[in-house]
Amino acid sequence: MCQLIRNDIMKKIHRKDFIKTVAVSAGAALLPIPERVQAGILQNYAFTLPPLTYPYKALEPYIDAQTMEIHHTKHHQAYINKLNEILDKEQNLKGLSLEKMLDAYTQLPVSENSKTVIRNNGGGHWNHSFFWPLLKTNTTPGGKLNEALLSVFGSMENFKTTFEKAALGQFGSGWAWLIDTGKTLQIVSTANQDNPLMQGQVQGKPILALDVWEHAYYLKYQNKRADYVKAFWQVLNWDQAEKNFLQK
Ligand code: MN3
Repeated sequence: MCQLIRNDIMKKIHRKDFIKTVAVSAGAALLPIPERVQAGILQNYAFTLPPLTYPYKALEPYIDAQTMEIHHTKHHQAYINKLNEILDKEQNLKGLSLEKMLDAYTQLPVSENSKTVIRNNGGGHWNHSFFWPLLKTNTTPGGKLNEALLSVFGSMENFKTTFEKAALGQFGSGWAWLIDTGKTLQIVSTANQDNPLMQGQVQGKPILALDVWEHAYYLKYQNKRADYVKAFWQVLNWDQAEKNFLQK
């Protein structure tokens, strides 16, 4: 990106974000943004599909292999393709990290249509990249996150019930999240591919996420979202959640 265009973008976003963006440009070593996920997120354009670290069948019988394969190779890939397509056209955004684009998408110097494409497909790419490492069978809650959950929610049971309510209460497509607002842990839900990095949402550091789009569960659970949400506790990777929680 040429310096003039970069300066123009910088004028449109506030000082804190300016520092973030410069650091992204200068290289990963200087990056002050938490490395919230393993792959694919802090890349700049062109974005690529992060490989799963487990086979598609690894989450059976709770999430079936076919759902995982379609979800990863078709749905997630489609968000990436559409995000790259719009960035092909919006040359002046190519140097920005995905997190930066999502945080400030309303202020990006592009058309309203491009903002919507970035919101939906950039969000889709970020959310799924964050979600995949959170899935693994046979892990147990422990460590600092467990302590924090007990302190905020009183019991693991109450935390789970509250999270399930958020997942079931999200009308239509969306996500349920556990976030660290900097002051407390909070459960929120977002519509479509919105997420807690975006201005206009309850913002915080994501710790847990659950995809409640029908494409995430329909083959196995059909209209029974509640059964899918219950099954999530069998495939939640508590080790990854702890990592997300401890990440500065
Ligand atoms: Mn999905």
